[in-house]
This record gives sequence, structure tokens and C-alpha cells, in this order.
Amino acid sequence: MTPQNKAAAGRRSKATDGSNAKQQQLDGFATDHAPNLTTNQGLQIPDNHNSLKAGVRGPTLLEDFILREKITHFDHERIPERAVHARGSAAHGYFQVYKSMSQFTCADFLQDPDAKTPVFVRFSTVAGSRGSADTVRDVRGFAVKFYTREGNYDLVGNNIPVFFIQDAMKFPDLIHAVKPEPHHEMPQAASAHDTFWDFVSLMPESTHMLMWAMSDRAIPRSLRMMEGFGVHTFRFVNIRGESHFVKFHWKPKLGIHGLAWDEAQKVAGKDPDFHRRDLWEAIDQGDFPEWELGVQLVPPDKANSLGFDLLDPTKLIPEEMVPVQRIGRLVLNRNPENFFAETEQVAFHPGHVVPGIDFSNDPLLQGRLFSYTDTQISRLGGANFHELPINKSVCPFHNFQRDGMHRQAIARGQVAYEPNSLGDGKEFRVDGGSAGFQSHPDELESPKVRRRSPTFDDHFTQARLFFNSQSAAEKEHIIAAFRFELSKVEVPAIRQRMVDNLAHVDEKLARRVAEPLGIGAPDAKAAAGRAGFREHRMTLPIEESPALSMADTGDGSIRTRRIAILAADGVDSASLKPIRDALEQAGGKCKVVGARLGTIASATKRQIDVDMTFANGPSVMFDAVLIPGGAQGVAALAGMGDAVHFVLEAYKHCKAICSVGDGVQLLSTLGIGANAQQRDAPAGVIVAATPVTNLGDTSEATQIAQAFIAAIAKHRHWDRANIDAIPA
Ligand code: HDE
Repeated sequence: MTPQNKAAAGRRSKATDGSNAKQQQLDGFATDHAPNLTTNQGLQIPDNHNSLKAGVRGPTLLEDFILREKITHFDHERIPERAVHARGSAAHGYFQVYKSMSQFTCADFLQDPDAKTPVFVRFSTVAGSRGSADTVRDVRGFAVKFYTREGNYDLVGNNIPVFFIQDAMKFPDLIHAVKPEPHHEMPQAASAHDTFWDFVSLMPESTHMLMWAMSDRAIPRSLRMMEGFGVHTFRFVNIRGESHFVKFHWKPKLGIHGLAWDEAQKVAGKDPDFHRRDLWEAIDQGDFPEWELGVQLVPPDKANSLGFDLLDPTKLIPEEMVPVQRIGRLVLNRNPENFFAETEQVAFHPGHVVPGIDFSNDPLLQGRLFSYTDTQISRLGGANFHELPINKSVCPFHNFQRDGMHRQAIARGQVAYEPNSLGDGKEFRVDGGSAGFQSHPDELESPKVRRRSPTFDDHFTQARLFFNSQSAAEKEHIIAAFRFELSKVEVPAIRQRMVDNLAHVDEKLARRVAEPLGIGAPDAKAAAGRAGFREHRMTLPIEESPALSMADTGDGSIRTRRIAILAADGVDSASLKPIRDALEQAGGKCKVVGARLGTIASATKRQIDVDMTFANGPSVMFDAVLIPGGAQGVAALAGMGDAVHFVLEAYKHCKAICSVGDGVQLLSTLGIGANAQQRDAPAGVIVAATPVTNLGDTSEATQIAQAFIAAIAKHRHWDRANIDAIPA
């Protein structure tokens, strides 16, 4: 057990709120380092370095069962990766409801505000392989397993509230199109290639999701800074059998933040584990990520008056039409002990529900209900994956399912069927009754058809709503993302088809996207003439939904934000220290970055530790940059290409930058500072040319630090002018 997990386990073992139920169960399976080595049969191994040979220089003997066991086990160490969502990172935690939701659902874990339900949450990218980079442009999976007292409940969602397709029938086609192309297995973990855009441009129903996928939602700054959504409409059912339609949301405490696209691509090379590391470190350092669970509730008699079909997974319910009620919180407070045993072997399934939660007839959800058990059987090697420690419910389970690969339970007795009278001498029959899970008695009487409902026909109104709701900078990012992706498409007709479709979202958007792509102007008419295009127009009571924008979200804190302090020999420690202290007090994580590890000497000959180098801690690893004063130190930085690149790149990626004393000069020289009067500094650039000695005056330093903190808390200054002119 890691020291941090040990400490967490110690805290939890005293908890009486239920939050430790899963941990206690997992502890029963944990193994620790032992002072000797044995075979899998428990036989002690005296020598783990040499195989059994016919003489020291002779051939290895087939008899060496110890060698054979070790190598055979190794040969079978790998299991198939998930067909989608292969790359993931996970953590343990708990969920706690704020107040009883009994009016709407009888789900036990949504009743008692004093109870904490253990959870395991896995985040993932969709298209890439297990070893692919974290920061690729992609949808993120957000899968939550609640270990409730009534059985496991899985909310298997994404960080985008809609999906590319409306019917499960198209899922294999969608995934085949986005995965690396089958003839040469390229590109890895990227949608920017012909087959993806060929498919989606022929499927106008994907347009709304494409708007989200081209937004900064698809390149999150951190897994801790993403929303989550159940996507489909589900049902809440209360004890009286009354039902409400429900959409689930996860709202991150830290706000919703993205990377710059250039940055995301660079991070993919500099640290492919960027998101995994960020999640691990935050939890390890006690900065537990937190989300609130939100629900949008729609009574059945209101479901048909929304202007769109609740069963259509390419539509969301604007929060301005049905507010999101925040009903509880999710806290992730413990890293897994073993990646394979937990993160890799966890098996989610949208069909894992508890009494009080039921499905809707969304045809995408209905297909998922089939897929997930099926995929686990091949991925985890048989039907007994529910017995793996991470998947086991914390409440007892029993039935007459028997045998199969890797069965763990030893079912005692003569009886493996129902009804029976031989189990414990009494007749045992489970045949109706009002206990346990009851399917909502939805009335169904319609002809069998293989058709799409006409109420699913509008493919553009909500795509437009999303675009209209974005800030100016967010709109620019979406346009740039479409341009980038389509520029990678080799067949011009596919690029053209896509911009023709976009003309139905927004003429200007389509024109701007088309401009650098070497194709004709967007042709809305041509799009309308193609197969798959639907005319239906829905009427929404709103034209913008501010809740769809990522701008200005979060609690305004800088907790866990990474700040680089660029320094070289001769740095002015009098300006560095008070600002650093203030940043760290506000929860920022500061690292001194220099040319080499070890220490540097300040202007007053103090030794300052260097935490990272320009090579191993480039600007894309940070949220903000501080350049302290000190003439000699700043002159040294100005002469280092890596340091200059660091500052320019941070500027181009719209990060907060603060420079004091002589540091100000560096920014001016690079053309990204203030004018000679220290006025008109670009957005998010804090300059204070105050003489170094005056910075010993802490109130001045505090003021500068506060301005810097406010700039970091804004996340990025996307509206910063002239970034295109910056070479980085
Ligand atoms: Fe999945 N999806 N999916 N999906 N999905 C899988 O199940 C599938 C869909 C989602 O961290 C697979 O265990 C079908 C929507 C997440 O382990 C597989 C359809 C949403 C994860 C599968 C969908 C999701 C998966 C692959 C359309 C958002 C990762 C491995 C009918 C609401 C869970 C596995 C984890 C994983 C099938 C569409 C979310 C193959 C057939 C929509 C977060 O069963």
C-alpha cells in the first residue's frame, strides 16, 4: 500500500458512513511484498537468476518447471484492450447526496445525506490505444461505478452531453471510421483523417457532436476540469412507481478548462501521461478532485413539449429550459493500488442499475445494454468478471449461474436451479413480487419497424445553439479545429461535403472553415440534396445557452495550478520569495525552472533549489510563468534560447505571466510586455518594474501576487492580441 493510501485507509477504517465498504473488501484481496519467492503453488524458489541446465554451459532442461511457470505466466500477461476507451485512468472515492431524493427515486444511495457510497471512477479517451497520449483531441469517457448497498450502479458517461449517432446500429461504423485506418493502422488516437470525416460528413446527425468535439472540451486541461454527462435520458422511479425522465450531469468544482491546441499536441510528446499524472498527483497530494451530481428532471407529461425528442442522444436539454439541480457530490480521494487489477479490469455497463433508476427507449442506449457484458466476456476472458475484486458488489449476490472460466465462488450444496425444494428443505420460488428491481411498466404497442423516428430529424438547430453560445475566443478555437482536422483530409470532396453541412449550422462558420482548405464556398443546397439530410426544423425557445460555454467557469481559485519560476544565477530572491509564498498559500504549485538541476545563487548569494530544467519542464507543463527580477539573472535568461522560447510559448498559449523588476525588461524585449510607462500590458500579463529593494515591502509584493493570482484563476487569456505573430 502506498503511504498516502495507507493514511487514507486509516482514516476511512474508522468511518461509519459506508464510504469504506469497498476498500475493506478490496483489502481482503491485497497482497504485499514478502521476504521470499515461491512458485504459484507455494513452493519456495531458492534461485531466481538461473534456469536449470545440463551443466553450466549446457542446454536448459525441459524439466525446469519453475522457469516454465514463470515464462508461461509472462506470456499471458496481456489481455485485449478495450475496443473503445482503451486508454484510461481511475481513482476511488465516494458519493454523498445532499438531501433525500425520495420524491423522485427510491435509489437507496440517493436517500440518506449522512451516507457515503464508495465509487470507482475511470476517465478515458475513446479512439486511441492503451499507450496513446492523453491530450489528443477526443471525447473523454467519465464512467462511475457506485458500490451501493443495493448492488452496483454504473453511470457510464462522457464529457460531452450528446453523441455522434442516434442508433446503436451505426456504432461499429463510427468507431471503424475514427480508429486508425485499416490498411496502414494510421493515425493513432486522432480523428483528423479521411475515414472519420468521410463518415461524419455523410451522417448529418453527427453535426451537433462535431461542434463539441472541435471545441476545447475535447482537449481538457485536466480530467479534474471536465464536466461529465450521462448523455442518454434515463428514468428516476420513486417508491410509488411514479417516474420522471432524468439527464445526469457532473459539474467540476474547478471549472471546465481546456488546453491550447498547439499546446495539447506538444504535451502529447513531452508527457504522454499528462492527464494521468495530473490526476494521480492531485490525489496523492491531498487535492481531492470534486464534482457535483446534477439532474435535469422532466415529468413524463412535459416530455413531448420540449421541441426535440428526449430519446434522441444527439440532443441535450438546455439548462435554461430545465435547470440542473445539484443533488450531491463526488470526491476522489484514493489512487488505485494496482493499475491492472483495478483500472484495467474494471467492467462498466450502463445496464448495471439499481431500483429507482431505469432506462429510456433511446435506441443508442438500448444497443449499449447489449454491448457491455458481451465485450467484457472477450476482454476479461469469460462470464465471471463480476467476481474480480474491483467489480464485486459490496452487497452479497447469489443466483444459480454456475461455473465458467476462472470461477472463484464455491457454491455449496445440491441445488443449482429454481424453483427448488432441496435447498434448505423448503420450497423456494422467485416468481413475481414487488421487491428488488422493477422495470417501469412503460406502455408499448406499436408495429415492429426498422426505421428512425421523424422526431429525430433535426440535425442542426442544437449545433447552432451550441455555436451561438460560445464566447468569441471559443468560436475561433472551433473554427481553427475544423480547419486543422479537415486540412488533414486528403480527398477534397470530403472537405467540401463537411463545409456544405456546416453551412446549415452557421454560414459564417462554414465560410471561415472553408477559407484555407482549397475548396469551393460552402454549398448549403448541395448538402440538403444529399442522402441522410433531413429538413425538419425544431423550435427552441432560446437562441443561446450560456451554460454551454466553458468561459468563466470554476471557483476562482488557483488550487493545483502549476506555476514556473524562471531563474538563473543572480535572481532577486527578495522579489521571488513573497510572490512564491502568496502563490503557494493560494494553492498554486510552484517549480523553479532553470538551465540545470541543483541550485542557483541569488543576487544576495542565497542558494535556491532548481526543480526542473527547460528540457524536462517545458512551458506546456505549466499554467503560468513568474519571471523574478535581478539584472544578472534576467540577462542570463535572455541569452538562453530555451528560456526565451519558454516565455514566448507561454504567452502564445495565453497563460498568465508575471514579471517584476528587471524581468519586465525581458518581456519588453520580446515584444510581449507593457510600454515604457508600464501601461497597456497584454491581458494576463502582470508587470511591476518596481525597484527590487522596494519589493521587500511586502504590501507591494502582495499586490503583485494578488494580481497574478487573479490572472491565473481566469485560466487562460484567450482574447490576447497578436499571438499569431509570436514564433513558438
Ligand atoms: Fe461505450 N463502450 N458504447 N459509450 N463506453 C465501451 O465497453 C458501446 C457510448 C463509454 O472506462 C465498451 O467495457 C456501444 C456512449 C465509456 O471501462 C463497449 C455504443 C457513451 C466507456 C462499448 C456505445 C459511451 C465505454 C468498450 C453505442 C457515453 C469506457 C469496453 C450503442 C454515454 C468504460 C467496454 C470504462 C466503453 C460499446 C456508445 C461511454 C465496446 C455499442 C453514447 C465511458 O462495450
